[in-house]
Amino acid sequence: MSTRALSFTLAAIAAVVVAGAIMVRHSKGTVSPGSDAAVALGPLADGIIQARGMAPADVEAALRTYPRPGKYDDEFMAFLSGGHSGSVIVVGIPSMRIMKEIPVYGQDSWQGWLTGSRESSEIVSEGFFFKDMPLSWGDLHHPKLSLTNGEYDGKWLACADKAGGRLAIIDLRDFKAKQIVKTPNTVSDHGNYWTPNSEYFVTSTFFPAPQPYGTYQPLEKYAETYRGMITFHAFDGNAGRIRLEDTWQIELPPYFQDLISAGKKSSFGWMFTNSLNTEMCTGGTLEGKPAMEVGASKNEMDFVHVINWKKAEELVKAGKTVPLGGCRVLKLETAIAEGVLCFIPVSKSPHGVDVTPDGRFICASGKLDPHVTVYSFEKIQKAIADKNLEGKDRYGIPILKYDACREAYVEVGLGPLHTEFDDKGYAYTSLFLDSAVAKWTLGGPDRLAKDEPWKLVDKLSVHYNIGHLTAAGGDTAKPYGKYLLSLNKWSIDRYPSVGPLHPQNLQLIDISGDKMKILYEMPIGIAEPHASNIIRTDKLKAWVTYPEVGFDPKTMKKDPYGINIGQERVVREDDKTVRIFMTLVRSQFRPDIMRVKEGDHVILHVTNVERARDATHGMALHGHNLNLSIDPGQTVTVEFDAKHPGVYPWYCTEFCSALHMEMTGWMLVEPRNDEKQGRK
Ligand code: K7E
Ligand code: CUA
Repeated sequence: MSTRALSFTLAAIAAVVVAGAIMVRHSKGTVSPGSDAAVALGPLADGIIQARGMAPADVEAALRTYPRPGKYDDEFMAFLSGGHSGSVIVVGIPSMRIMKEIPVYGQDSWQGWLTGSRESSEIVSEGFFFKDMPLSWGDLHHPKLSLTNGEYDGKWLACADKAGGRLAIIDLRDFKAKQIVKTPNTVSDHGNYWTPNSEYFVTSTFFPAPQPYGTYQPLEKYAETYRGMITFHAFDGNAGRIRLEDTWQIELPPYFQDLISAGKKSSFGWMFTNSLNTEMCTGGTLEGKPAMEVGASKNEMDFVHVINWKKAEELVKAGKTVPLGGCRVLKLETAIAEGVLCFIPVSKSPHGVDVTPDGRFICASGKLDPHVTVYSFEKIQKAIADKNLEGKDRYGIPILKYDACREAYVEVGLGPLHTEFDDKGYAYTSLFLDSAVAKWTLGGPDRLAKDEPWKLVDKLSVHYNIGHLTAAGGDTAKPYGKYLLSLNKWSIDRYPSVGPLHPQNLQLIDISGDKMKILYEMPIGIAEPHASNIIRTDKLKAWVTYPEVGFDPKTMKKDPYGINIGQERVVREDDKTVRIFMTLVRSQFRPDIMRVKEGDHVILHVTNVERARDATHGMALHGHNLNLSIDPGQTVTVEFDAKHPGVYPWYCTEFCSALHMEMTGWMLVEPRNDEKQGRK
């Protein structure tokens, strides 16, 4: 085909697709392909296509992902982890526009998170390991949406902190973090997963912790004194809070438990965890011992942990636990004796374990084996009942016979990591070493795909070094299909250089047809997204303003210190304490002068009395590391000591109105004695 003919064809594709869209929109007076309106687009589109050197696939991808200004064209929303930025990033799909970054473990001045507000500090400090050592960041890996019957219900989002051994709950009514909990007895929580009705948010340790928790134990006594934990954080689905008093744990051997996945449907009540470092290597590169990467990848096989959590729950209720670090813990001996825990061998150094939507199969892959191993839940049950064992590990944990549990062994490519699923009976596995996505068919009695089961059917190169991938609804009992996100660690040559720290590269992949196609790529230069969950946009029911004036997002109730216009006041509580009730509305602070004395403890309750959408105001105070963001209806409290005499202006940080620049105030800190005139 000549260049002219090709570009004419491309223009025709564009015109037809555009005209098709117009046709849907105006059912009366339709514009059909070939009509004047459609043909009129021809030369215009032709020119653009030619000038940009676009191929037909580019034109289709552009038309499929282009968001029309002012239209809600994003059918899905992705909740991406920010890694060690400690935040969650919300991205529209297919447009790949960033809608929001939710600060969780780390500071965010735009949203006033950890930059003054008492509410955010209280939430974050709940999760400190040492009460006297504040943590100002976390490593957030796997945001997981809450589930009802194994499907996303759009209510809550939870995510653990790998570095801090914590977890956080985000409320999807206002997209704000509400609770951060330090997991008892752990120093690192990596895997996290909801049980199918969000009964529990379950976290698994990466590093085992010396026990008793918080004590010193030499690495030489690693095998005897260090332990992993799987924690069943009891979740109150109405309040949206973890109930620590109802939380319990199962003690595990000191392997690295890494990631987890909950059984569903027929496998409901069970939990699966991969583990690495069954060698129990502790490193020691300068002490004549092998490095972790060598020592922890010696064994040909590591273990998938199979945990009967429903049975464990009964044992907990029956009081078979011991109190440890403020939590009820089912000891390893008890878990073994009661048949709550067993192992299945898996090829060495696995990363991740994923349960198929029908709940019948469990997929795991060793990073150094080019296959995904598929285990059958039914076969596992039979092996448990028949006591069909390969032996026991050094702690006495039964190891089921590998062959007895295995259903399939699917060759996918090099460096398989994570697997997600679509609505048509296919699985998608990320291949770190190949930098590719493998698509393969699921088998079993509920299989949907027409192709031969357990077979690789397509492979797509991504750029580069893919970690997780996420299919829309791809870890639920009912995946949506249509799109897949590839979360690539490196972008190497994809973008103009912005310095030696390159952005991570997200790629949006169309999985609706037989062949996977890349539709869009998005450099994300604000974080390392490890993983995500993709939900249908219409499942989210977020508020546009707070329901009443004087609302506290931490408690999701009316704040006792929230006020309305006319109730502003300054109360001197004693010689050292001043309490100020302030309102904000376009475009003034009331009061706009705060007179305090040197050394006063200032407690400020600021209420944004606006009822209009979007009318957020800010408050930035000079010299006091104080920057608040107050949404319509919200009340924020801040406390600080006015240590230094002087004059400190403050202003609204959101360009909220024509007179925003005038939305200002003064804090006057009068010296207690006249000689002192400010900062020394
Ligand atoms: Cu593979 Cu933390 Cu899920 Cu990173 S983890 S990729
Ligand atoms: Cu309020 Cu600017």
